[in-house]
Amino acid sequence: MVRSSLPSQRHAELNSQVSESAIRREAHSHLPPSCCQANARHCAHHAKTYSTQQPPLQNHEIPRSHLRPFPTFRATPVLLATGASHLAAFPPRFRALQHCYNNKLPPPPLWVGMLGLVPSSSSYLLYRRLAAVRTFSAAAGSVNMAARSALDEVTDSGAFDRSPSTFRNFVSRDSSARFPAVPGRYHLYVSYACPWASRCLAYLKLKGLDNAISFTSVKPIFERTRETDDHLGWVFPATGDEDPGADPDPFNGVKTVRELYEIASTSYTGKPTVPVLWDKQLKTVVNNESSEIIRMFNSEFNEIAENPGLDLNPPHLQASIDEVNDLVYDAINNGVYKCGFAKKQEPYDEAVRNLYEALDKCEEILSKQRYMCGNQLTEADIRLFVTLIRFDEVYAVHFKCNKKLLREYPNLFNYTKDIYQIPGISSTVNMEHIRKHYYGSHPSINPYRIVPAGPNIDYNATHDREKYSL
Ligand SMILES: N[C@@H](CCC(=O)N[C@@H](CS)C(=O)NCC(=O)O)C(=O)O
Repeated sequence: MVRSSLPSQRHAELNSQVSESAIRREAHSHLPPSCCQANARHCAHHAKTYSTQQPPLQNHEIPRSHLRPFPTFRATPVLLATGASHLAAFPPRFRALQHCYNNKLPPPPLWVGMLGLVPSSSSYLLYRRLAAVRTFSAAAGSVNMAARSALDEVTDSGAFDRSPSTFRNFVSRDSSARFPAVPGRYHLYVSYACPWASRCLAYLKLKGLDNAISFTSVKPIFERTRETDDHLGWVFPATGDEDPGADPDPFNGVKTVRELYEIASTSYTGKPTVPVLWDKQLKTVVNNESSEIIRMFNSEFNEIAENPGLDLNPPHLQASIDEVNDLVYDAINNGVYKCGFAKKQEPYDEAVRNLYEALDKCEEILSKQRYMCGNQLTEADIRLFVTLIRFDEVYAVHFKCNKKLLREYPNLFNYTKDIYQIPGISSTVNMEHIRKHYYGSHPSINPYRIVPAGPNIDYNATHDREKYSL
């Protein structure tokens, strides 16, 4: 539904400056990925992506009265032309206009001055037209609109609402597939700070795929990704010495993850996130959804994996893994972000309540068995681990998850040490990057970027988890 209605709504709204080919490109960007046909649950996610990333313009109506109080003079073609040239010359200023438009606010002062020079009804139309042209041009790749970041994903009620990932292709063991599982063809872009990327790294290590699939980590702290707007995001260092662990992009020579997405899709205006599974041959993003990347790593690369016998998603535990994942993703993995990015008390309270209820449940499960789905390590454990390992060092302070520390949960704490000590896993945990990233990348949460001193936990310390496997 979204697929067919969006482009035509835009078409009707926009002025003749927008070319037919740009409209076709935008229409193409709304085509649902092929996995939609295969997975109804993802379909619902995609529908949300397309409707939230590129909302139909009629959702952004502002009351005309917002523009009435301004003084009105006769509009001239020159003024309109000046408005259009400001649009090109001052993108950050224009963003402010578009932000106001999207949030049903009066336009910022510079634009008030300009719009005030035209009659109020023309002002209103001009305001809508400029915002619409800007939105559309960015979607069509002709203007560098600021990319979004997680801090922008907060609803009117103040709750954090993560947008779904957009590249959802699959690598297949079938050699005739578009993305066949062959050694040396794929590259994984990660941040050591990111829990979602770290779970992919954990799989590379556990499955013995790190010789077949290379990887690069970005620098830990977000930086400006473009001079012409104020987006903050992942960047590569100029050399390998800047931030040990982070390296320059070895294949595309780009400075930012944002540029990788723009190579893959000229119409990409979403969040430039990691992980990114990159196809070096087709120069595109195969997939940027870690829950799918780990499933591919588990099952599709076995012919080239050093540890093909390890199945972290065995069929007999599938239902139990999915059940644990449902609990852990919403309340814990994403739950800590909901606590940290909430902008109002109620959504924070709700997120904290759900987080601790889920942690209590996990503690209870782990008081009876070594891992979340029995006495065998599964995907569910890797997914839980990446959040637990960051909990006391970062989330307890930075995201206000301080009702109880991980160290106060004996089973969860020992379980975290147990997984950390599995060969290969500790190399995926770079606490320096983790601490630098969170405390240094969210100015609205920690404006002075001060990194707290503690607690520097030793996850190599002894634990008691073997008792369940005896
Ligand atoms: N659903 C994605 C989420 C990835 C994600 O949100 N990554 C964060 C880092 S932890 C990111 O890259 N954020 C960029 C930003 O907020 O601008 C996945 O699991 O792969």
